[in-house]
Amino acid sequence: MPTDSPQAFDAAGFLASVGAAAQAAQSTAELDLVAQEHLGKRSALAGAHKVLGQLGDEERKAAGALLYEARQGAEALLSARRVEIEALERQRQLETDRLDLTEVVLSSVVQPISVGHAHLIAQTQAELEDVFVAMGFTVAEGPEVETDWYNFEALNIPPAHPARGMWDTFYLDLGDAETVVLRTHTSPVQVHLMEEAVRSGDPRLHAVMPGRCFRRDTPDARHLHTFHQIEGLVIDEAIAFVDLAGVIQTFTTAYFGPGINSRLRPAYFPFTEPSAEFEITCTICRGEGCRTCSQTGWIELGGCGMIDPAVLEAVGIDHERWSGFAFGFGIDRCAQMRHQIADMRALVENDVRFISQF
Ligand code: FA5
Repeated sequence: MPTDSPQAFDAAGFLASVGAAAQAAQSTAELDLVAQEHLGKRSALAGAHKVLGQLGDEERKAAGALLYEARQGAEALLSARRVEIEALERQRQLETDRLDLTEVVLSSVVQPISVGHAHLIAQTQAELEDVFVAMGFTVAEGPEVETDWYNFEALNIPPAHPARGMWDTFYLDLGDAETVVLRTHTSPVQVHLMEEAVRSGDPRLHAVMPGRCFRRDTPDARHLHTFHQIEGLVIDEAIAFVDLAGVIQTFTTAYFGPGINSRLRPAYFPFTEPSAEFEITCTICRGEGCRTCSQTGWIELGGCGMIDPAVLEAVGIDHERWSGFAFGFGIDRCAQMRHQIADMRALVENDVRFISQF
């Protein structure tokens, strides 16, 4: 195409060339080059413009209109393509910036997030409940803050009774002095259950009552100031000590396995008569004697006995017709013996290396 002859300017060929080059461009930078090549100072179009002045009026008008239309057409093609390219570029940018939400899942496969689990004491409580439920007991709970009456008096422990010393008590400063306590054992839940049973008109009970207890004990290998017990209570007609011994024996074998021996030794609790302490072979030394069992080879798990008639009478149960037994074990002690933990304090020190073993 002769650049110096505006009349001969091939507008159709020019627009076809602009259109093809614009379509081939993939970025605004490439499109700028296309524009420069076809509309810039050195373009054929600019060359044709330069010689317009040499033409006569009529020819200049006609050629000028032709070149003007060609430029307008080229600019329209370029700007349409620019809109397309900008949309493509935005799309590409979004693709690169997009958050990959699967990344978290993938990285968790590489580096698993550690998930917590129930503490050993909670696991032990659940296992003990399962053992007793399988033996026909129901599970009940009672308050951790008790009145002096439920924690002591209803259990045949009047004020100034020497047995109060057995449970060194945390008193709460609520109401009259020394009337509200953090319960020292789960035995007061027995009283709540018996009261409920009397209200329902049927004193029969076969229940276990797990929960937290508090004593002013100095922590050592077998003691904590905040610990857990599971209480057991059976009331029915013609219940005898042999039933209690049978339940304890069945529980020991079910929870600790046949290799562990248990024994009952005469003891004293104001709310049971006769009373006994329930001991098992120390699992740390297998009966040889060690620091945990104070060299005796035995570990006390709890107390038990036949419910004292005075306790039945205090809640309105006719002791001539009904009798029963009760027991109370340390849940932390059970966990300690089952898992051969030499020092019970490890249970509450929150050392993840210890906790994660169970
Ligand atoms: C009692 O608490 C009685 N209420 C048990 C009972 C219930 C007797 C029903 C008769 C009838 P004792 O103080 O011995 O008894 O505690 C029972 C068990 O709780 C202990 O053998 C021990 O396993 C656990 N225990 C007691 N004090 C602590 C403590 N400070 N830390 C951890 N465990 C404890």
